[in-house]
Amino acid sequence: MSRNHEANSYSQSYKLVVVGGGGVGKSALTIQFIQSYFVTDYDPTIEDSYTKQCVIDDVVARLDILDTAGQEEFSAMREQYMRSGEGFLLVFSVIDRSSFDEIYKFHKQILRVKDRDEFPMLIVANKADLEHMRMISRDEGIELARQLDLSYIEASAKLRMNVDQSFYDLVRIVRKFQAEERPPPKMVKKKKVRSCQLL
Ligand SMILES: Nc1nc2c(ncn2[C@@H]2O[C@H](COP(=O)(O)OP(=O)(O)OP(=O)(O)O)[C@@H](O)[C@H]2O)c(=O)[nH]1
Ligand SMILES: [Mg+2]
Repeated sequence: MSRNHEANSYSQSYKLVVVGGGGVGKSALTIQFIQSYFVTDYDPTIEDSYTKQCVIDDVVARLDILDTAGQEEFSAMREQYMRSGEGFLLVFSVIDRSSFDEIYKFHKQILRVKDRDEFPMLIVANKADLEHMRMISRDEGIELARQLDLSYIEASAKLRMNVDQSFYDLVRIVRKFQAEERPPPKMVKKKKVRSCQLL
């Protein structure tokens, strides 16, 4: 068996979902992460899925990534992908205030669908390269993350800034959450086996 095959069969998979308003750069971030190029055209997504195997903190992980539709007309599909997702990137664009406001809505809907008070999510402030057009300051983004008790990262799909970092950090958040949910079984101390003594 090749090393690769071995890694495959033992790697844990993670269902990650990229959500956020229309045109914030969900597809651009995902394609930059998977295929290492920047998509300049805007072609609204209905739903696309990708798989990538990577090593995160020395452990192999298979990422099953769902790139979702931001446009309102496709919002009926949201509940379904929210049910199956294990971790969510909540993406907004720093040049689009309404996309920032939508983060609350996505966060709330995910918690409702999951019926939980907390769930693995990471806020990604995309298009950070467009500094001159910025509507949301870094401080405002950090404040939102603080209110929702989530981590926050600024990224640019165009510059490939913090793209890998966003996905890797989300996997770390999912791992931490799952470890707390399902703590590994306690090691039971093996009793010393007494050797038989023939009388
Ligand atoms: N300058 C800049 N433009 C970006 C960035 N990310 C995406 N864009 C552009 O923004 C537009 C929309 O990007 P998409 O990735 O298609 O947006 P989306 O969130 O997938 O949109 P929907 O699929 O409709 O939900 C495209 O023209 C991208 O080239 C970025 O980091 N910087
Ligand atoms: Mg898209």
